[in-house]
Amino acid sequence: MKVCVIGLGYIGLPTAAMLAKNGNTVLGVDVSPAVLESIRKNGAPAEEPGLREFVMATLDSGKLTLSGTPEPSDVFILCLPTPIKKDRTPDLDYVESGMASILTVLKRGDMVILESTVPPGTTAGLVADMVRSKGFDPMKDLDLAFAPERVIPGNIMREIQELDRVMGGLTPRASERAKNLYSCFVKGQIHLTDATTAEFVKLVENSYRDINIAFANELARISPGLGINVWEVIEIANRHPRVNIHTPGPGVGGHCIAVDPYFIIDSAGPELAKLLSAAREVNSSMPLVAVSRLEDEMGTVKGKKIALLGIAYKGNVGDPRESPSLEIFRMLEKRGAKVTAHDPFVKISPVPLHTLEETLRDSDAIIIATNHSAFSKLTPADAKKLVRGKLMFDTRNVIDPAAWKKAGWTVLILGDGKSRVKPE
Ligand code: SAJ
Repeated sequence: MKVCVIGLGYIGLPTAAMLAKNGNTVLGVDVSPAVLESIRKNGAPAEEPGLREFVMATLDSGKLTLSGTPEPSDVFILCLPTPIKKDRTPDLDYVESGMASILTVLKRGDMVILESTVPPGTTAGLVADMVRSKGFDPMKDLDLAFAPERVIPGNIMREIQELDRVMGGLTPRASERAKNLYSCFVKGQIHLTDATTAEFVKLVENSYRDINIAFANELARISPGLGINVWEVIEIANRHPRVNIHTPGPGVGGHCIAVDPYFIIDSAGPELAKLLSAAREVNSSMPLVAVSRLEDEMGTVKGKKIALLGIAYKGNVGDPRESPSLEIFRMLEKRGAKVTAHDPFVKISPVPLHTLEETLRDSDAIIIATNHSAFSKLTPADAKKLVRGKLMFDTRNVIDPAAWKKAGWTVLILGDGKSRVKPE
């Protein structure tokens, strides 16, 4: 097959490379010359284990080539971002312009697959309407399907091959054709359904996680008042075979879980999507919960130097998008604190980053906001010579509180009513 993948972000690029490695001739298209340049030079614009080497090898084989514009192909796959607007309604502009770019080269018999997360009805609505505007019958002249990605940043190269997939065509023929294409590298099962169901399934998966995390965060807000430790509560409750409560933290970041529930809320309306709206509210409140806890402890953060560890939205990735750490950073600054931040993974950051040493030096308090494994290895001895105040606030429960307490630190753990261990 000749395949054209539109959008070479964290899904489009590995998908293009997988298809190229497994028997197809692939043209990877991105409108950003900077993205194309960095793929040509380094194999990928962002860190993802195993991706660079894999992309470089497929580029060297000649099976994957890159361009700024689409060319006539048998299949077009759209992997474009679908953010939310300021009013929290879906922004489909990238999908629309990606579709517009392929309409110029689309011909009868081609297949168009949308991978981007979209509101239910987008493939049957917007996508079908756009091909209709070019004189094609979306049910007869072309095969249109929705095939959402499901991979987790940090483990993309394994999950892209191993996870089950859901795919929904506008016709059974389109579904089957999409399945045949992806079967060349997907080892998991491919479940076929209609396009709108597949679109909804994708949103439901991320919304399930958002609601579950909100439950954990709500428990984290309740537990300290009861003098108990939420982490202990969840650990023991999860021993029940039918309980699986997720992990509390300073909030939900990234461009998926913190965004996708709004697509359902927008489609269904707040009256029907009550639980989803409440979960968003709880998770969005967590940066403030964390900042308030620190303020309570310190009296005021005004004029204090706060060392913020972790800018990425989650552990061991370098992506700061929608990260709760950024909100914590801004809230602390707004309250007059001098915040210095460190993140060993983030290369491009919206806030200034410093070395660990610079960040800790003369700080009055440390706040751990991201669960990078490196932070769990941090010891009181590493920090001792640098800091001014011995206050450690761990919002991710990654440190060993006993070790820090023993070294004379006041330790706070988010959601832990037992953790305010005073120095011995
Ligand atoms: N988080 C918690 N507690 C948890 C789990 C996560 O606070 O128990 C926080 C993280 O720290 C992070 C945010 O939630 O800030 C989201 O992280 P994540 O690891 O849950 O998810 P993402 O956004 O990296 O990837 C998700 C995945 N979806 C599901 O697991 C259902 C991934 O499989 C999707 O492909 C991806 O969204 C996507 O692109 O939609």
